[in-house]
Amino acid sequence: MRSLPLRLAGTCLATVSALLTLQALPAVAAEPALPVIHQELLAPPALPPQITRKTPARVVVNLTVEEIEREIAPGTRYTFWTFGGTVPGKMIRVREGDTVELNLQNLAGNKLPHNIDLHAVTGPGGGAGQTLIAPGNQASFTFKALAPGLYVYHCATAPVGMHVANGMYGMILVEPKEGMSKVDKEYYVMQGDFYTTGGYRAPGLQGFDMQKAIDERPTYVLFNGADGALTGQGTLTAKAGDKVRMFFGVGGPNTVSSFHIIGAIFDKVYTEGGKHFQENVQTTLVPAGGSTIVEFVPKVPGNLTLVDHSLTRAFNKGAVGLMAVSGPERLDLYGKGVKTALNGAKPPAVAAKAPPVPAATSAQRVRGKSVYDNTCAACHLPDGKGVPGVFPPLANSDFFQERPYEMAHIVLHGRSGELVVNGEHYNSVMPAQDLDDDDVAAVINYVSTDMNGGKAVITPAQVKQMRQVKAN
Ligand code: HEC
Ligand SMILES: [Cu+2]
Repeated sequence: MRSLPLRLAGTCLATVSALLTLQALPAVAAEPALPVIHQELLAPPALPPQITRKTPARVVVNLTVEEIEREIAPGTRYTFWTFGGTVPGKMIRVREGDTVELNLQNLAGNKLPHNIDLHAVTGPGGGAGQTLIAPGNQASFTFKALAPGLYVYHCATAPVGMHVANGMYGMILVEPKEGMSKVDKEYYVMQGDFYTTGGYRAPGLQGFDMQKAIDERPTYVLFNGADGALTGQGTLTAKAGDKVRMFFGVGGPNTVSSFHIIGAIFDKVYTEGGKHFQENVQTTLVPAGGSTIVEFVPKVPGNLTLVDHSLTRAFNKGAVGLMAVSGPERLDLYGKGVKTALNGAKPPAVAAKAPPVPAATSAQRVRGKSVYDNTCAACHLPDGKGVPGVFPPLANSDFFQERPYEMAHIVLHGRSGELVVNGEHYNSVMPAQDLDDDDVAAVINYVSTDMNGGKAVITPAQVKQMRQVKAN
């Protein structure tokens, strides 16, 4: 205990003494009458399945605190402090009346003391005192889940704002005794604000910026702990007609969320994660350290977009996620629309006014070729000639040559519908490609120079700008 890191100096005396006396505390007596269930923890956006049992149990939850370095954005690394190795921490699911045995381990390789405060606990500190432990220790306590609801848990070790800002939060669901209605899909999403020494998407390993946190000027506002956690490979899925339930929380430490899904209306919102629901809601406000349960049924195929409707967070700080909905078109619910030029108006110039772009370096060309070979060749074929009627050609494509600069939109956001390339008709779907700004610029420039005899047409900075206007 003597060798605790200096950073603990900021911790108040009471917590230090709690630390020192912890080992002297008597073990909590087990309730022999209750069947013991070991909670199986899953990585978000997954969560434990709905509870079917009708009687109380003793639920054993083993959570491990792990300090880990990983990507916060493509090419940007950050040291996260986590419950269970993920941000948010793995979701716990119990039933009203259960006794929860919470075992917390602070791995020996970690640098700092940590603990856990669960908002589902009735009692001072929510477990913080019982679980404050230095690296290489474990702690255990029990509590009774008295009130059904969706509750945030978080680390409460000083400086608390910093522990939370580094990712130390998750949620515990206490299902009501009578259970929850059956749904087809459940997802677990939490928003959090992050404060890095460099700016948004500045590359390399970034440190934590305490002053930005104090000033509440987040560099990132993220869903599930990474820029792009719920897009690309991480896109949520549902079938049209599925009943979807989403457990949404805000870890903070500072921002609250104007939670909204573009293209959906929430049939039910269990406001603040409590007992009662509101119906037909567009946007619901979720406080830091608070939650909501939303239920809706997507009906029209396509991408729904999760955002914090405090919108610069969505488009400039990362708070965007996708849910891909599959199913037949529903033109009765949502028409395709018609666009025509006003009488006498000239059609808009096709080529967007792209500023001049420097010629690609040989490193960029090599990168462009490798992205092409690894990602695009599967459909457009290695030589770019495509498959008539199925995959349009990229080599000598009149469509590409008319507005090469705009092709990055297709790579970033995908494309579907009618398309004519070199006189041949296509009507298919190209999925959005999960590539970073440099890769998108490199591959578009490669297609331009090596397959269409053109020049370099786009820079990574321009790709970045295009990425941010995607939800139009
Ligand atoms: C899974 C298959 C698939 C992959 C992978 C794919 N595409 Fe496509 N792409 C398509 C389809 C299908 C279309 C036509 C979409 C439509 O009908 O609207 C298309 C259309 C295009 C177009 C516009 C039409 C043309 O021929 O000029 C461009 C540009 C394009 N893709 C670029 C790329 C690039 C660059 C990559 C790699 C980063 C890529 N695509 C990866 C399937 C794919
Ligand atoms: Cu902590």
